Parts: sequence; structure tokens; C-alpha cells
Amino acid sequence: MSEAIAEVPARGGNIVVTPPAEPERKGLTKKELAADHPTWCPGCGDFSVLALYFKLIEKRKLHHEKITTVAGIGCSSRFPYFVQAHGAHYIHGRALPFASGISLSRPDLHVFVFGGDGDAFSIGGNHFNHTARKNIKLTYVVMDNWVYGLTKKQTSPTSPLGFKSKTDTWGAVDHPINPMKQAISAGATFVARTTHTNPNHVLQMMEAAMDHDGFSFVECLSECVEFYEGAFDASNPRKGGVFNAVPAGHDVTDELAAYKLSGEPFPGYFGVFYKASKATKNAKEAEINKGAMEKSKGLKDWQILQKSFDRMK
Ligand SMILES: Cc1ncc(C[n+]2csc(CCOP(=O)(O)OP(=O)(O)O)c2C)c(N)n1
Ligand code: SF4
Ligand SMILES: [Mg+2]
Repeated sequence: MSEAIAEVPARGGNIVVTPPAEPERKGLTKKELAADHPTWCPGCGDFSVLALYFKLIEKRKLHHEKITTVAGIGCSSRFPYFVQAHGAHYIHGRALPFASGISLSRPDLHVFVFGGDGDAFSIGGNHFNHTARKNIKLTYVVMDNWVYGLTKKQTSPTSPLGFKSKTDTWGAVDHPINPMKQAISAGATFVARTTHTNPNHVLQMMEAAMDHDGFSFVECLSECVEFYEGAFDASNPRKGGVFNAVPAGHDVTDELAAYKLSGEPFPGYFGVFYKASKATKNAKEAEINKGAMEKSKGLKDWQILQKSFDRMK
């Protein structure tokens, strides 16, 4: 243990004790972060998102005790298995409520949630809407491949009309949801779109999302090469498509402009569509807790309990 240094003032006064400076801690490397060998199919877009998550942790010098990685169920949701850090591979569609609990009880952590389009918008659809409206501080990256990959090709809520799958052998007849529109209208305070084929952009979006104080949502197109090959070619310049960045003049605080941008036909735009500054549930609850702590200051647990019973009489 290192010793504190006592500085004796020249002419009386209080003695100031200066703690020794902490040596700067080394950031984690990809080697230290990579866990099990990912079991995704060779060429799956999810590899790219994982590599960029490692890059983000490295770049921002985040340490194990300050990050948590949560997911539901699906190919994309296997994500936490492959990260050597605290986290949970949770129940299908229930990653957000679990992560909300972590965020509210541990506001000092960076809470990252990863998952697929089915996990986010089918079984987890309501949780998505409610987490967004509550503006809980966490980052949610949906790896959208327009299909259920893990269960081998069923129609997902983002599959386009006409997509032939095991559940729609004649082609999908239901209109797909638009994740960006849904996030904006549900009340998300940071909404961005990216694609696994543009690594620098994925990193940029995840970093901006992480720095946002509130619920930050990133839709990341991530190709399922096994069950929906070529789905995103129109957005990939290497496959003859176009990658359109959000126009420079776009006002990210303008909700209607963001909504309009979301309605552009595929491949649409990539970048931050919307960003608003609103109080988080974390901040509001911290305020309530502070008041409650002050009221019960000096009381023993049984006395607080007694007071609650008395109020019920
Ligand atoms: C309660 C429940 N219902 C259904 C399933 C089956 N199931 C597992 S993953 C999945 C969909 C996965 O699709 P998506 O979230 O898009 O992830 P992907 O595999 O495409 O990355 C389904 C329906 C399940 N595991 N649990
Ligand atoms: S089935 Fe599709 S989503 Fe799942 S690992 Fe393979 S390529 Fe990726
Ligand atoms: Mg999917």
C-alpha cells in the first residue's frame, strides 16, 4: 500500500493530506475482451458488430467493472457469450427490462444491450416502447437482419413484403415495422442507423449512443448470410449499392424531420436521426430516493418499517 503525503503548511493552518496519484490504469485489449470463439456462421454481419464493440471498449478505456453486456435470445443475442465481461444472455425479448434494473440500480455503469429484430420488435416489442418512453440510460443496438436467424428463417417484424420464409411460404403479407419510426414515436431520445458493412460508422454511432444521457437506440443492419443473403446489398457500395449519410443540414433535434428521414425507401440514410435532451428515469428516481433517505435519516430499519405500517392504519 502506498503512503499518503502530508504537506505541512509554512505558517500554521491545517495540514493538507494529499493522497498519492493513482497510476494510470491500462485499458483492456481485444485479446482480454474476447471470450469464447463466436459460433456465428462464417460471414455473418454480427462478427463486425462484436469487433467494433471491442474497439469501443478499447478506445474509451472502459474497465470490466464499469460495463455490462446484456442480450435476449437469438443469433445476435449470443453476443454476451463472446465478451469477456459482466453481462447476461437473458430471456427472449426481455433483455431491456433486465438491463433497466441494472441501469437504475447502478447508474455508474455503461449498460449495453444487443439483440435481433425478432427479440426487439416481436416478443420484446412492448418492452422496447416502454424503455424508450421511460428514457432509461442504456444503449440498445439492434442487429437487424430482417429474419429470425437462430430458428432458421421465419418472417420477422422487419422482413419486407413478399419475403419467403418458413412461416410465409408464399411471401410475407404483413407490412414491416420501421424501427426508426417506432423508436422516435415511442420516445427514444437518441436514434441512429448504421450498417455492419461500414465499420467506422458503426463505431461512431455506438460511441455517440454511449455518450448520450438517456435511452439510445441504434439500428445496425447485420446480414444473415445463411437465411437472407444479399438483403442489404443496395446499401453496400462494394455490392453496387449506395451508403447515404444523413444530410449535413439535418437538424437532429427536429422530431418531425427525423420521422420524415426514417420514411425514405431502402437503403435510406445512415447516421444520427434524432437526439433530444430529456430527464432520464435514472435522474428522477435518484431525486425521489434522495428525499426518502433524508426523511428517514437516523432511523433504524424497523422504525422505517413501523412508520410504513402506521401509515396504512
Ligand atoms: C419465449 C420464446 N419464444 C420463442 C423462442 C424461439 N426463438 C428463439 S430466437 C427467436 C427469434 C430470433 O430472431 P432475432 O431476434 O431476429 O435474432 P437473430 O437470430 O435473427 O439474430 C425465436 C422465435 C424462444 N427462445 N423463447
Ligand atoms: S443463421 Fe444468420 S444470423 Fe445466425 S449466425 Fe448464421 S448468418 Fe448469422
Ligand atoms: Mg433477426
